[in-house]
Amino acid sequence: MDDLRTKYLEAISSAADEAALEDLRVQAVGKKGEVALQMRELGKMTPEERQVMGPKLNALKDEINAALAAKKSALADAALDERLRTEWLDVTLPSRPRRQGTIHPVSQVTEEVTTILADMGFTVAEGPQIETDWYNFDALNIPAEHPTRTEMDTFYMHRKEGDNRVPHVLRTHTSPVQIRAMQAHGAPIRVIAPGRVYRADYDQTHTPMFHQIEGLAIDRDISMANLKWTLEEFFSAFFEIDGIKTRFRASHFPFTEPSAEVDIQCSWVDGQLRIGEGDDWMEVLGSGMVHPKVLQAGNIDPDQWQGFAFGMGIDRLAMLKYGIPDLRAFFDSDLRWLRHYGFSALDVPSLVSGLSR
Ligand code: 2U9
Repeated sequence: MDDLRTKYLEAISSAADEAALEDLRVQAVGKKGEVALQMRELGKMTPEERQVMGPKLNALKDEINAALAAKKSALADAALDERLRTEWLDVTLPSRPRRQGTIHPVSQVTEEVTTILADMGFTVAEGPQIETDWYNFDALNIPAEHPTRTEMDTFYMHRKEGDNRVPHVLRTHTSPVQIRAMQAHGAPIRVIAPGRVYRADYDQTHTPMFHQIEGLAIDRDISMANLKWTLEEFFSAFFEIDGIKTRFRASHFPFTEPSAEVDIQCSWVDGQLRIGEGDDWMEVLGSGMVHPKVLQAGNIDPDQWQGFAFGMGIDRLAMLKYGIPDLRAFFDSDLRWLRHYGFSALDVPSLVSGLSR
């Protein structure tokens, strides 16, 4: 038995791999192994001899099994250490360019616009896309009989609040975000609200969901002059062309008084649009001084405070800046379109290193 013990414990300790270990297990403690053969000899012994040898053989079997288990675990540890040493991955490497997804032009332009306006002191606010009709219409001085409030133009739905079905709308502009911001923070305030908006409209230049960004600046002494400077600075930074001129045309919106539609200077040469030069004008946004009733809806006293607001379509800005011809393609998820018009995830817009590639 001592010979058996020495033979197997030494062989187990120097086994090179799991396969060698399994061979040893079969030879030593398998059904027809050497220990089993010895156990068969017990039958030929006297009861006294058996009483001594039986437990000794069982102890030897346990000892060999324990040595097998310990060696198996040591081999597994060594194998894992070897894999960890040889198989490694540099997680700081950039992904392969061909496999990289792209940033959608809407996301890129939203980042560009917010970067410029944040640098001027506007903070970004967000709000729900499903709004009550008070926040979407009443607070913005849009009267009950106004045509935009019909089901022809607005997506209506109801939400269960307790036992009541309360009418709601998919927001038709991001203005409710700014009403909520006025209520939450009071005046003075400078805030921008980018996001999705919804109108029941679908043709070559309209999609039922599109993206807007609106701005609001309220203080004690803000005028249309501040609005004009802000917009001219904004457009020069956005189109990356110095000194872009704007033209203000009188207009009407329920939420601003006075109101103006704003054009930027442009030219058409051989059917090609050039922004920031020439004698033509291109309409790009709506704006005005916030209506006193709208300030009141935001719990701001119109006798103490005043300010400007503006709104523009992000999708349209993206089309103008990046020469994208068809609005509807924005929402088709066509991979070829996304690869062509998309942006690298690593090109984050910055006023220091550049807004766009
Ligand atoms: C508050 C008060 C006033 C935001 C404004 C416009 C004029 C405007 C359109 C541009 C193109 C919508 O995307 S579009 O179709 N917007 O003409 N938006 S003034 O006025 C506000 C907003 C919030 C509290």
